[in-house]
Amino acid sequence: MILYDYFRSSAAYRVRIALNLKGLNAERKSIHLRKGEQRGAEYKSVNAQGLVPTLEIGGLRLTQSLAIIEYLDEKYPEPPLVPRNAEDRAFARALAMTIACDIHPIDNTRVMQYLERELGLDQGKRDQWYAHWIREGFEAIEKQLARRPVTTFACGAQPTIADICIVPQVANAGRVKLAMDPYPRIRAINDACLKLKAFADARPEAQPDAE
Ligand SMILES: N[C@@H](CCC(=O)N[C@@H](CS)C(=O)NCC(=O)O)C(=O)O
Repeated sequence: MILYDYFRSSAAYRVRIALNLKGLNAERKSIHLRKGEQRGAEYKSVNAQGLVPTLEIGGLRLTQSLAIIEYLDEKYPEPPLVPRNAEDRAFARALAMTIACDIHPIDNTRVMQYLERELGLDQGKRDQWYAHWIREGFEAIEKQLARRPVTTFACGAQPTIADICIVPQVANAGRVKLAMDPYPRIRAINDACLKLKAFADARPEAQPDAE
C-alpha cells in the first residue's frame, strides 16, 4: 500500500489513524501542499481532484478519506471502525460527516489560499474564518454528544470513524488556538484517543515530513 500523504493534512491524518488501528503498514509519499505539489500533473494523474489522501493498493487508487476508511473496514473487519448496530452506525457516520463534509472543506488549503490571494484577507481574518466554521461544527457535535450516555469514545468503548474525524479536527482547531473549554466531551474524546498508540503515531508532528 502507498499512502499519498502530508503531515498537516487532517484528511490524511484520518487515514493514518485507520491504518494504525487496523495494524496495516503503508509506504508514505508526501505531497507538499503548501508548495502546491497536489496541483502538479504528476499527482493529478494519481488523484484527479488534486487532494490528499490517496491510498494505492496494487492497481487500485482510493480517494476521499471516508471512502478509504470504509473500504479498509470492509476488507479488514477487525477492529471495526464503523459500529455494527444501525443506530450507532448512523450516529458515528453523522459526526464524521459533520466534520468531513461540513467543517473541513470550508477551511481547506485551497479555500484559505483563495481567501488570501483572491480576496486579500490578512492572516487575522483568515484565522477568524477558520475558527468560525470549526466553532459552529463543534457546537453542534457537542450538543449531539451530550444527548447520549457518556462513553470513553464518541460512540462507545471503542474508537470509531467519528473519533477518527474528531481528533484531526481538534488538531486543526489548535492551529488557530480555538478555546476548547466549551466542548468538554470533544476534548475528553480527543484526550482518550491520543492515549492510544494508533492515534498518537498518526499525529502530524510524529510524521517524517513534519516541519
Ligand atoms: N473530502 C476529502 C478532502 C481532502 C482534502 O481536502 N485534503 C486536503 C488536505 S486536508 C488537500 O489535499 N488540500 C489541498 C488543497 O486544498 O489544495 C477527503 O476527506 O479526503
